[in-house]
Amino acid sequence: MGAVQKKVTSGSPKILLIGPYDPHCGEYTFLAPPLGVWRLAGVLESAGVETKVFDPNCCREPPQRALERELLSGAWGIVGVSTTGMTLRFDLELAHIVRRMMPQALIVAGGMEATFRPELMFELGPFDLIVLGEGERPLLELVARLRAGQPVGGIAGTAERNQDGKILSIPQRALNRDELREAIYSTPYHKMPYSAYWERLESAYRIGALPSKAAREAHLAEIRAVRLITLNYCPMGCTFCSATNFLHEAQGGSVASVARLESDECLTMIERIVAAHPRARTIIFQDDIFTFTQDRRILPLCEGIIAAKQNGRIPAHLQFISTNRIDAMTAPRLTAMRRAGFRVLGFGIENFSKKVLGEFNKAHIHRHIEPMLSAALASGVTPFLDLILSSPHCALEDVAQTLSEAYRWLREGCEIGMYPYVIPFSGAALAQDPSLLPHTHYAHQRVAGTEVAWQQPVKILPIDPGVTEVILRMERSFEAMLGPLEQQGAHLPSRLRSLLWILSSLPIMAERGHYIADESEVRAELYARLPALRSAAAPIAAATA
Ligand code: B12
Ligand code: SF4
Repeated sequence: MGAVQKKVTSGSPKILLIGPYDPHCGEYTFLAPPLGVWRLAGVLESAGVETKVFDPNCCREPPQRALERELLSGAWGIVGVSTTGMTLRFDLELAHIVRRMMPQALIVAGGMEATFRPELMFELGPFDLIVLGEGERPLLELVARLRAGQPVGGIAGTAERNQDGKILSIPQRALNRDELREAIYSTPYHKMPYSAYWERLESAYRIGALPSKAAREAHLAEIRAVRLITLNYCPMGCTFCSATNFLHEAQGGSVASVARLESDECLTMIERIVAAHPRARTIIFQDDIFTFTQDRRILPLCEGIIAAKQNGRIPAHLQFISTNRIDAMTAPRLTAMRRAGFRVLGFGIENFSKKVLGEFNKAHIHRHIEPMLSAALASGVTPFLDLILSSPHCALEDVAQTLSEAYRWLREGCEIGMYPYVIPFSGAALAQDPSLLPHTHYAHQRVAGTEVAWQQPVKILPIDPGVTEVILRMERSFEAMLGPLEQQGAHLPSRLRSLLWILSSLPIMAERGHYIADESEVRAELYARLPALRSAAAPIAAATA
């Protein structure tokens, strides 16, 4: 008998689901309700299972105390803990609290990190069972077994540890289109506390301090956003990313099929979201990629949105944000999206060097970058670019090219999120490449309130030691500048952070013979975007002098 079976008592269990816990809520932020556990809660509730979501990022008191209170308030049979790589040490802290308070509960881990690292979860956490991939089916099966008084071992989509310590993983297939649609439709948007998040964001961004009504309106549209996912996974297989491998991993290695909502189903969800949150100004389609090259959904969806706005089914002012493949953009698609209200289009550009893009398995986007960014800007859409400044095999010239191009596009009107190096996320190809192990840096992580500690991979640095030195110096300089700003209590959006990255790079790149931009001009750009924080200019100047 597996260890998991000892805990179980039969009956209809109440389930508590805990979202990923990010106490910093800074850039690496979950400043939105955790979609994964909310979707699970909706599916479980639809099946008649009493389920509650505990969101550690949205508590009035310290989340540890709030969790203890929640645990005492109900006879929870199953407690589920969501995990991501970035939040793991905090997720584990909460899991250990659950175990201390409820020795008999069945504690289940799920989410990205649990799927890719079940053995690590058993090593570091007090878990009875790990769910691999999408949690809907395994949780429903777990409940069905408990209700029927049957043993809970051997459920498809779980990993369990036998008494001899061996881990047994049982694959499950990904949700098909109908199952995915039902799961998305079950998401209880009316219960998700978006307003509480908006209020926190409004004060973090200090909306009242913005100088013009237009600026306040723009920020409100950005903040009063609700997230919707219409896709099950991304097939693109970029080497730094784990998204493509997530469902493959849960299937035991086989390729999952892409499933997503049709255009009319997207509209149904938009209507439901607006009904649940009438103050929402923007819907963020959080799909990894929203438009594919062979996309047949985007044009009918845009037409549907325009018609729904005209006949009053959805508000005329509703805006949209989505993340797209830049090589899937065409002039007619851009025009249609703009007319429908897409205000910001995210593009995973990652790097402006073709060589680095090749290393990231996305060289094919290179030739589309310049024309599509220009076309998007000309059509009145703001492109949001995600960039990774370095790659394992990059040269200093590649870093310089990406910095200068980033600065150029920022000034043209693009928004940019910038990261200095590849983060070795579990499940990403680069994180599994043994030749990169010598260039991988680890952080010593501790789980608060326990003796649990481990070395977590946090950076894959360039193989060229000169480039690594530059990147690490830039990182130190960036952090020195960011500190004073954050101490003033304001949340710094990506556009400001990317300007800080550029500013921090200037003297370091200049020492190596690379001119990126004029320093006083970059400072002027930065201060122009910091109206509410002018007093922070002095500390920045001091930190970068
Ligand atoms: C939306 C999103 C965000 C939003 C989060 C909003 C929110 N609160 O929901 C924002 C923009 C804030 C965000 C921020 C970041 N994100 Co993000 N994000 C995503 C994205 C695109 C979708 C997540 C999502 O909602 N999926 C849909 C839901 C339904 O799926 P799900 O959460 O995986 O949940 C399902 C299963 O995992 C499982 N499950 C989940 N939890 C549990 C718990 C239990 C008990 C069980 C049984 C099952 C289970 O069941 C769920 C339903 O099927 C994913 C990519 C992706 N494809 O998932 C990246 C992703 C999660 N993000 C990632 C990263 C790197 C980040 C950032 C670090 C980016 C950055 N540099 O700032 C930050 C980090 C935040 C943090 N503190 O950790 C990585 C994580 C990699 C990793 N292995 O940890 C991902 C996977 C993208 C990638 N591959 O690079 N992100
Ligand atoms: S980076 Fe984006 S496009 Fe590439 S695999 Fe990940 S989710 Fe897909």
